[in-house]
Amino acid sequence: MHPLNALIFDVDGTLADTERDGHRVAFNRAFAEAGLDWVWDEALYGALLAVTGGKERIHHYLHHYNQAFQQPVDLAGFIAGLHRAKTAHYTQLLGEGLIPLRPGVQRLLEEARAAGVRLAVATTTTPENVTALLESTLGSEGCSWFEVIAAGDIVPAKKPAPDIYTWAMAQLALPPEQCLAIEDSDNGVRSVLDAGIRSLLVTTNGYTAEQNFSGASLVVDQLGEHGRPMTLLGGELATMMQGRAMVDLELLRVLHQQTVEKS
Ligand code: XBP
Ligand code: MG
Repeated sequence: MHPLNALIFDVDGTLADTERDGHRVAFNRAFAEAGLDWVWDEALYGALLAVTGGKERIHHYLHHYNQAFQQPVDLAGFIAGLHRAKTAHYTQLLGEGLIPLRPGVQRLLEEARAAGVRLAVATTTTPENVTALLESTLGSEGCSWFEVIAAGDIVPAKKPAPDIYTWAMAQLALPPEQCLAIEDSDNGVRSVLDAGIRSLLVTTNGYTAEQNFSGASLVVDQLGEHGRPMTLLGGELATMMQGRAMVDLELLRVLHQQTVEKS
């Protein structure tokens, strides 16, 4: 019997819908500011999301979508500069309070805190972005809700590599059997599973709904809120969860017990 001791949350697409109206807009502002005529529209950005990490995404864009661009000698330095500008635009956007947490996220965080279940973040995005999101949505103490914030370049290999989850669990000093992860993308699912975590909830969004989530314990459209029930979309335990309207701690404990027992 393995207790559920920690919830590890992905950030972009999971805690908040940050990609289309946040990161994408910030990239475009940074490009315009640098005098570049690059525009990442919603469809192109959806394709670019296949690559995690903003610097890696710009690199991928140049190699696959904009080969005509005359690359500077110090390409890595050029991309790093663009990305710093993008982070400044992104954190400013969040500071304006335009991007809320997804439905049910604050409810579940509060429930976990009250029950003494430890909280952590495992994300590809830059640490400043996590701070800006948590402070703009949960208040100035938002970061302190999370015991571990594993973010960005703290590990060299980003999702779908397992490294960021492995790092977060090492900081928590917990084995994978005592953790449950919440993700929104196929890259995230691969990262979680390869880190040895079997308890895995996926909340989909517009960019990820059609992706492959095999191996997930449960797939839902969102966590559910009073007056806004979730829709069950799949996962190994979907049948068992029928009739439920929200992901709460009790559901996660059932999910964890069933998943860990089976593996
Ligand atoms: C999502 C990502 C990130 C953001 C951009 O990560 O792929 O790259 O789009 O963030 P996750 P940066 O879902 O794991 O949170 O530009 O700061 O890299
Ligand atoms: Mg994500």
